[in-house]
Amino acid sequence: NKNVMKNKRVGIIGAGPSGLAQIRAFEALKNQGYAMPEIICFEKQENWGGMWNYSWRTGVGKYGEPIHGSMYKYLWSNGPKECLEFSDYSFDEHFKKPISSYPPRPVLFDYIQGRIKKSNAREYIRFDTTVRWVSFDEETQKFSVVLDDLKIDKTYTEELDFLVVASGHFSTPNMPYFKGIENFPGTVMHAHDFRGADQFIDRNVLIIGSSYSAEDIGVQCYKHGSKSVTLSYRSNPIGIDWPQGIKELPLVTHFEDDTAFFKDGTTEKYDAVIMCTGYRHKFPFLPDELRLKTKNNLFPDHLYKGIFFNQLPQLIYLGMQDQYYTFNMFDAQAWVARDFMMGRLALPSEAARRFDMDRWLKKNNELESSIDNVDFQSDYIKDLLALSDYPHFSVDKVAEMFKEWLLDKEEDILTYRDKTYQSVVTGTMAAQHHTDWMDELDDSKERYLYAAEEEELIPER
Ligand code: FAD
Ligand code: NA7
Repeated sequence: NKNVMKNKRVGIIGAGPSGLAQIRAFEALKNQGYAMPEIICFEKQENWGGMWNYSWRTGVGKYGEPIHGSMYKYLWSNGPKECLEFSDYSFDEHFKKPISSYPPRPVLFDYIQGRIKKSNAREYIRFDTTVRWVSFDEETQKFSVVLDDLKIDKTYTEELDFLVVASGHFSTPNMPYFKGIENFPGTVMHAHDFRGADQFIDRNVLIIGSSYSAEDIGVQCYKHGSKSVTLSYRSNPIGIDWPQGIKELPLVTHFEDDTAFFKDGTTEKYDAVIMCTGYRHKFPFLPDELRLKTKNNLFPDHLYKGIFFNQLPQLIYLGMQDQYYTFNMFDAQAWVARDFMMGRLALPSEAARRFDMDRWLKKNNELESSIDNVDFQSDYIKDLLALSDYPHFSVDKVAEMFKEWLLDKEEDILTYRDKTYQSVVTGTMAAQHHTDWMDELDDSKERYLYAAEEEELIPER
């Protein structure tokens, strides 16, 4: 029945890569004769792009809302772009020439926007609009969503048949306490508030954590001229051969003024402490019974196929997993979610869904290495791709690239971004960037695309 969504309303919370993927998924079906639902996307920032929409602000925004952005100046993709390429909108189509495998943030932001600008998707989005509260009426089977129009300071409500939560989960800091830190005389911040390494030039920096943020902020401080960088780990060190000037120590036990004491008995003085201790899934707009409660992991419980809230599948979550795959995973999810909403995909019973989730959770619990993690998420993507008509791509080849990337980083954390990979969407080999990453201190799109000007344009296919 192609009319099943006529007069229905879909709400999307967030216009980051996940929310935009949901809009794109609906757009992709438009010319196949289906009656479209009314789509309304609520975005608290003044522009789309989510994390990729850089904000210089920290703390609260101009309307007093918590700042969403955790990205910083001079942030370059931390994985090969070939691992996240949209399979319905290639890098070639957007840039018209090969670019390198690790573009800086503004270049990826440009790419995300390119696809969505092809339609009038912007019309679906209400910017400067924060979702305050959601409730679900069992009788009418509708969601009631309370919104704040920040610009005119007005609160109002919308009724919706489906609700897609695409509000991200790398925004609310997980901030631990260490005894004595209240007397630390220098800067103490969370990675969420880090906006670039400039203020840490010539400083001795202590970073707590041993995952992506710790690694990248540590390396960035080193690159931009910090005097020394120490990473302090709780469970496992990153454990690579660090260049001189970066080292790893076990966890801090406490501070006395500017001195940190570590578990192995080392003591050292620092000018700044940056907590790269991860984020919390935080949904202040959702009541207990609708709220996803999870740590950052590859398969959050209660989400069938990683998206449908099991007790109430009209409530859909996108992008809530820990992420190797990003943009292409959000797409694969959004296409499946769309097909469910459009009546093109029927879900099995709640018990069968529970069974399926338990199978994934069991596999997730057995994962030991980063390579296992890559394989797990690759299997998950394949499972999703089988459920919709999102253009297929070779997940196995992407998995291989992720594994090479892990080795590249282990081999040399300062040069892995100079490597190039081949697109699984177009077969194009990435170009070598005109400047080695360690020497490239400018992350602007203009600087990045310059010089590529002289290269031949990609021929029309
Ligand atoms: P987000 O991008 O977080 O977007 C969520 C949107 O929801 C935001 O626009 C926010 O304003 C909006 N929102 C939230 N709450 C509300 C509300 N109550 N009402 C209205 N709107 C709301 N991925 C990569 O692929 N490569 C990288 O190199 C990379 N680097 C990263 C570096 C950092 C520091 C961080 C934090 C993440 C990085 N990521 C990277 C992962 C990144 O999270 C994803 O690429 C992607 O942005 C996730 O998309 P999303 O739409 O799910 O969430
Ligand atoms: P992650 O990947 O969730 O990692 C969090 C890190 O913080 C991890 O190393 C944790 O160690 C560590 N952690 C958490 N709590 C503590 C405490 N209390 N003490 C010490 N260490 C702690 O978050 P990231 O910010 O690195 O990455 C998130 C995204 O941002 C990612 O997608 C990137 O692309 C950018 P553990 O191993 O659990 O002991």
